[in-house]
Amino acid sequence: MTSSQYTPQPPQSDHHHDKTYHTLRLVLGDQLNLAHSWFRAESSAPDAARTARLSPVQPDVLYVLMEVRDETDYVRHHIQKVVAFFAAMRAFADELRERGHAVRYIRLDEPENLHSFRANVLALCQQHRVRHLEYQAPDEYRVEMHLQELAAQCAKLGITARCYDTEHFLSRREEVRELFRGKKQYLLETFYRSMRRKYGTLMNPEQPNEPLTGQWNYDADNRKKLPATAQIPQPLLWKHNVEDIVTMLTRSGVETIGTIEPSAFVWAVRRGEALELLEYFARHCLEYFGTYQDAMDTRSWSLFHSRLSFAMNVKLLSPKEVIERCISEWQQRPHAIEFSQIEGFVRQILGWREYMRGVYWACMPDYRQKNFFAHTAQLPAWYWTGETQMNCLRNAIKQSLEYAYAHHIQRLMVTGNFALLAGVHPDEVDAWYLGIYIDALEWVEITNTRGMSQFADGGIVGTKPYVASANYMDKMSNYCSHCHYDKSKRHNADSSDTAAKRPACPFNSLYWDFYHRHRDKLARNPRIGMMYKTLDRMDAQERAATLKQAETYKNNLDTL
Ligand code: FAD
Ligand code: DLZ
Ligand code: SF4
Repeated sequence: MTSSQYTPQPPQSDHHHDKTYHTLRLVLGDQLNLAHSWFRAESSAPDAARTARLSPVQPDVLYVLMEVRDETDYVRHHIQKVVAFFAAMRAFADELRERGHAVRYIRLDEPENLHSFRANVLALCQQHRVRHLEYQAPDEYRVEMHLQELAAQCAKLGITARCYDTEHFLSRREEVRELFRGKKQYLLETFYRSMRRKYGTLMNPEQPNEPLTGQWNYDADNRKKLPATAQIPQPLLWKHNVEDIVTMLTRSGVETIGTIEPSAFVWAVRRGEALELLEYFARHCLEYFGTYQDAMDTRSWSLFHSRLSFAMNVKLLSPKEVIERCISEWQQRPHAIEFSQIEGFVRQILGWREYMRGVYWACMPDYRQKNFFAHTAQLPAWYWTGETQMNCLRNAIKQSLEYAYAHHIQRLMVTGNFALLAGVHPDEVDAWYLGIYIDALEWVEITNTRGMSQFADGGIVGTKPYVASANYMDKMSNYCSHCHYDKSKRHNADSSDTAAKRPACPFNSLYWDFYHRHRDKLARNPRIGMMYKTLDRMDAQERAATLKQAETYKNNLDTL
């Protein structure tokens, strides 16, 4: 399904070259929040409804957005990710101009562009004789360091600086750290319950500390395979013409991955579009969201998922409004939308999203170095092409290259699971995830990848590694029935598949090999003990053949 079309215009040229501004306000590419108090002024109307209205034009303030090589090149991004950021930034700059604000938008291909936030801001401060710099707290540690240096440099020049909150998240940066002070593990469930209580979300109005239904978490109901007869909604897509941006990126020599259709770019990049996407999700997908949250199916690349992560991460939508809209849909249609669907969705946003950000700020910069299993392997070459005979990986990677999107279980249990079983260095895994997904920003990428998916933090985020064999994949998807590999075999010495002689599914031997290799680190984990009992009970010959098969596969990862 396609929604309205919009062609992002190249930003109008700015005519403020000689003008003096007292204040420069820096807006980063993931701070496109029109509801921020920078752009609002409380109405002084005497009536009860003190509604927010547009701020009066601030003649002394210059808003600055910029496309810079520091950001396009710190990792190799998917072409759709760069385009989405630039298109959204350009549309946001237009919106500010339409409201009468002075905006300086620096395009990537402008000769004056110095290609870092710091250098460009300092140059503009000089050009416009700026006395005061304001910025919103960045979400990434790397950028936080740049902006702190910038503020220090400004101080030397007699320019004052002030950092504002982004007014986006529902928890403070420090909240997770404070909640788990002195603890080795940060339990999502503990944090999630604290957030439900804090906001009174899905809580019992008569007993405000208790969940509405008496049960906090319906995770166990969120694990159904998609029936072959299921009706899957078509994803809501746009047809933006982004040829201008794509041509500029090519001419500038920005290296990207993945593909794009420049005359029909599919992602929502403006607030109105993001709201349409939210509306579509609430009306057509929420009903089945929880039930099929973990399902994977070759018939659809997004199933019942919201695809709202980009819009939220760049702050076109606030998590609060997303949650409120969906709760209101559930309240309007309580017979169609079971409680487990809405609880499953709220948990992702009020729970996981906020929690991951809290873990990030509690653990950076050390988190970047974590490699609990001391893994060293390289990512197989086919992670960049999808050219593998493993059907699950081929599907998950090809759709990622085509749409810059995969849903959570594809990220966790297909690509992430395989990288962990194959012993890939977490740096390699991080670089891949940080580049390929439209929503990838380090605060939410690294905690999910290094933490949840690779267990490289040794168990801060997860209580045990997320690893699985073909058995899980087959339970949750239709991938295995059309695969070159045999889901039921552990090794190729197994002669049970007399008909087709398909090779053994690599996940099976790599799974046991993983537990075998890391016995010293995992055997004492109470949630894993059973696996070692099974491994130890395995027939000695069978175990040897399985581990040998894993060795063969690990030595030939690129050819799988
Ligand atoms: P839905 O399934 O519709 O979920 C709704 C919303 O819940 C999402 O938009 C997202 O904001 C939030 N959410 C769900 N799960 C998580 C989670 N684990 N952590 C944080 N928020 C969550 N998400 C990102 O936004 N950026 C990333 O770079 C990113 N990298 C990931 C890497 C790995 C290895 C894994 C396992 C997960 C990653 N996630 C990341 C989390 C999650 O996979 C995506 O948020 C989700 O797939 C986005 O699609 P959606 O909007 O359709 O989500
Ligand atoms: C992801 C991204 C890219 C590719 N390019 C830019 C850019 O040129 N200018 C910009 O302001 N932001 C960009 N972004 C998003 C930033 O990486 C993000 O705003 C910071 O990392 C702060 O979290
Ligand atoms: Fe993936 Fe193995 Fe299933 Fe093939 S058989 S789809 S490789 S899990």
